[in-house]
Amino acid sequence: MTLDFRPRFLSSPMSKIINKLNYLTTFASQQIHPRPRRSLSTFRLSTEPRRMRWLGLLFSFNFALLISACGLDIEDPTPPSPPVWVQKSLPEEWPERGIDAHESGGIYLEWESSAEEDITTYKIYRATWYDISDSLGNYNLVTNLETEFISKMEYIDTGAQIGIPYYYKLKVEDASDNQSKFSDSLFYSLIPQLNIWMIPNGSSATLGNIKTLSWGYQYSIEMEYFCLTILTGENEFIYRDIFLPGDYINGHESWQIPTDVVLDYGWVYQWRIDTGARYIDDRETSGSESAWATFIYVGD
Ligand SMILES: [Ca+2]
Ligand SMILES: [Ca+2]
Repeated sequence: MTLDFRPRFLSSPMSKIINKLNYLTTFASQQIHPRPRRSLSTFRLSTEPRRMRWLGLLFSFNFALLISACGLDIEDPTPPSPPVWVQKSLPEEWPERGIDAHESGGIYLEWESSAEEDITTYKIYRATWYDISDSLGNYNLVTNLETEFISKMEYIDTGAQIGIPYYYKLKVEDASDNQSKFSDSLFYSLIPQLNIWMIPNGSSATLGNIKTLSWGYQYSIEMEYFCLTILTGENEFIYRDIFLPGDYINGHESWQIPTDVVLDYGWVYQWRIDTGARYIDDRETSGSESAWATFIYVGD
């Protein structure tokens, strides 16, 4: 780490004072080494002791000012504390928090805003886990997020590939270019999304009195649970349920909206189907989220 306070130092009002004093010091020094036409011996005998005292005082004052200016302007050498991930929410909780699959197809990351004021950058690193060699690759920088351009402490890693476990770590950097240590690591892997067909879905799709939602997929998927979420068209929470797949073989599933879930005639609703696997502390470490499907309720 280098401490470069020169640009700020030179532009501060204090530096103008010091420049002035430097000029005065140089001027005084020129007076001690006088112009050739004067008699050197006479000059030294008569004036040098007194001039030297003044020069010494000027030097001391200049030096004191320099120290005090450094004290004001020097940048903080203390690195910031490492950032902290947001704890992943339990499957039944809404809204979801923390590391997750994202409905766009990427891996969603979320962390706490740093308590320190002068954080300029959040840095996200990712390492790939290699099942074949049972080893973790190097952590590579995925992105630098400058605080002035982000409103939420979140990032979607759209470069994540399905079926590959990724480990993530964070760092922060402050205004003096000090970097924190790494945060803890988190890991997640993506399961294929179940977007291929969802019924009902579409701007004119309707759902009547038989309140059945269906979806399918054409490949074997290693999910352990489905999680189905229903929101209003305005993203208000209606219902969320976690259940075991009923049909592992044909890739076709359906689910009945419970009778106690009240839907209003003519209103638009959204629904989404998530998968989850490899649960640790009741939270999935592998999963997917479909895109949001929509329907107009026309039952009752
Ligand atoms: Ca999820
Ligand atoms: Ca999510």
